[in-house]
Amino acid sequence: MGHKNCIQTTLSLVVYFLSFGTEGSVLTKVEAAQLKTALEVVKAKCDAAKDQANQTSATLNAGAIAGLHPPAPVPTGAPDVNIAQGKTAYQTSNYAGYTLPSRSVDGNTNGRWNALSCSCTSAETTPMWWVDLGQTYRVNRVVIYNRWDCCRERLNPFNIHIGDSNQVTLNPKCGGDHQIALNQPSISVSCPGMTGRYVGVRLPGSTRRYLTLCEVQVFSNAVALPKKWREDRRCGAAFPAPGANPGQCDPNSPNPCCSPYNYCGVSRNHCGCHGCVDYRNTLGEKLPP
Ligand SMILES: [Ca+2]
Repeated sequence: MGHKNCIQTTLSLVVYFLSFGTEGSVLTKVEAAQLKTALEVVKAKCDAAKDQANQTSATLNAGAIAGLHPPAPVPTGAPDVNIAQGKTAYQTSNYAGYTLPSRSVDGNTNGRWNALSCSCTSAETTPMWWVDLGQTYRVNRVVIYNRWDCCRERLNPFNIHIGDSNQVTLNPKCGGDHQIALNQPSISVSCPGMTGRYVGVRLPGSTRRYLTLCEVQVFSNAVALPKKWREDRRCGAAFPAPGANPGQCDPNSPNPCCSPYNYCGVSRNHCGCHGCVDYRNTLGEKLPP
């Protein structure tokens, strides 16, 4: 019995029993007892219906709240595989035709220059190499193989950026400045809790540097995460996406910013106002050029 039906039934019973009183002035003791019993039965049914309604509401609320949280953590024992190999890679400049960025995701960790397995930029300030994983993944760790036959120190220090923006320097860093041990061919950097489609390696500083990488491996459970934005271009806390609440805007789309009115767009009223959120820059602050 629904809660509304309870009220209607109760009123019907009262009207029914009061009809006995139209010829007399009061209910008989028997009629009063019958009325009391009938109302108690209805009350019990009403209480049961109310409890069920409250329970359903609590379940729905719990579900809604669960939906607002980030995806569940990766189960212990999930596979940990390199998802970077064979993906499309880029770098800010190219030293030579045989040092293309793809050399660092070719599956060959050989650090000798003549093995033609290393990418290398020209000498420049803040050179960067990055790989597009194609979708957003949880990144467990990044393993970098250094050049081995020469110039090992050129890699130090380096930064790792991970995130969904193709403006890779605007993605959060995994840790700070990293240093590879010069007597080790590779370094493994843990990035707990980090997610992203793009993984970049960048050399900081104001001097011109070569960025040489002989392999970059990105280890993940290889399960792509749900998107943090919606197809209907709505955003904000009232419009959660499968992978995020508040719902975000695709930082690489023509509409990367969330307006105070919960629409993704690119105008000043989406990207440059009080209450606007620009998802191209998830650091919350501008990096120096
Ligand atoms: Ca390689």
